[in-house]
Amino acid sequence: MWYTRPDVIHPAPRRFAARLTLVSLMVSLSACVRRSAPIAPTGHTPSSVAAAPPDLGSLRALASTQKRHVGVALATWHFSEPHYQEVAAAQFNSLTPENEMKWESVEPQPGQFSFRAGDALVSFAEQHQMRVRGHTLVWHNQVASWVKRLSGDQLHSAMINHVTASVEHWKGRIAQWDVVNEAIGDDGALRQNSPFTALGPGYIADAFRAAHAADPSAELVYNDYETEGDSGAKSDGMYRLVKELKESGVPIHGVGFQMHVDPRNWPSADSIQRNLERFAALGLFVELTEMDIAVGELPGTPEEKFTRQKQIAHEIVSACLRVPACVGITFWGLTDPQSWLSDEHWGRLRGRGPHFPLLFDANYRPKPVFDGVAQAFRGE
Ligand code: 9MR
Repeated sequence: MWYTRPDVIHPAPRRFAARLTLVSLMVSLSACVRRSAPIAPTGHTPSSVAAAPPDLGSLRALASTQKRHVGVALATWHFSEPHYQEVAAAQFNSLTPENEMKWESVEPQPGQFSFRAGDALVSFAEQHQMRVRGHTLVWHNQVASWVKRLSGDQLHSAMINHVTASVEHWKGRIAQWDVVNEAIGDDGALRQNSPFTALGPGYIADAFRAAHAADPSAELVYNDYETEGDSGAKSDGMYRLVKELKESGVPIHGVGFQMHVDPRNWPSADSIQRNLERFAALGLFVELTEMDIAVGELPGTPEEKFTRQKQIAHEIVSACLRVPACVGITFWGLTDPQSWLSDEHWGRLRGRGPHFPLLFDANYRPKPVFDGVAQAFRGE
């Protein structure tokens, strides 16, 4: 296991101090859960998000005062870990299943659906008044292997069946779906390594129409990565795609910007803000859907890396909050060791690790980056 040494960058406090911090965190977190008002589950404009009473102790309360969602990607295999559920429910008012609603999980064999793991996350969200972002219906990764053997009409109808069955199953319980994920390549055209690209660009419109027919009240999103800046082939390609969809009356309501930040090469907060604004001007809402900030390649001491991580988060969350149509920010995991970037295979994408990319450390203690996000929500 690659993630073995949290103490390298974040020295472990004495056990008693750690327990005390955790206990006080739990107390304030459970108070927040009790006090937080539910956020309205659906609606296509930020104004549909109801305000919660201000409570400076949790991100979800802070986000509610700004009429935004603050979310976390959760995985059922962590549910038995102490503190996982309490911290997630106390801090976040939105939940994205990290893997449980992907094609290989939901429809591993043609027409044989398996909704159990996704159901568990939806029930957890409902218990804690969290909105659910369904992730994801049509994606070239984590697609069941039988799908890769299809082409033409068979592939198209398998896609429509999959979208329809998934959205119908969770109708009224999933506020927002990532209908199509990562369809665009680095050159701005449809990506070459997706089996769906051979169907032609119409497959994207068809997937959105099928999702809308299955649940007309769900918000439907196109979601992609490294499209955060306001220029570049991929961002421009995504802009052309969603503009065309919107102008031709396809039921698309929002655009998701994943925001897996690689600090070695990342657009400025100004560029991100301008980009969110140009997509919003198309009449769509925008969200940051999978945020994390890898610090492995940042220069300096562990403290300096964490300070820079906090600044980056503060700048990006503030940029989102300056755009009225930017309705939410989701972090892609709860604690550092649970991040996809703590897996050696994926972590290499961001250079030398460990990357410590999330808001909480291995002991569920909030890191400086947590304060950066909270300060942004407080308008500081
Ligand atoms: O976090 C997910 C990880 O557990 C999976 O192994 C990985 C496999 O593709 O997918 C990760 O989540 C991805 C998300 O679904 C789409 N955007 C990129 C995310 C990170 O790879």
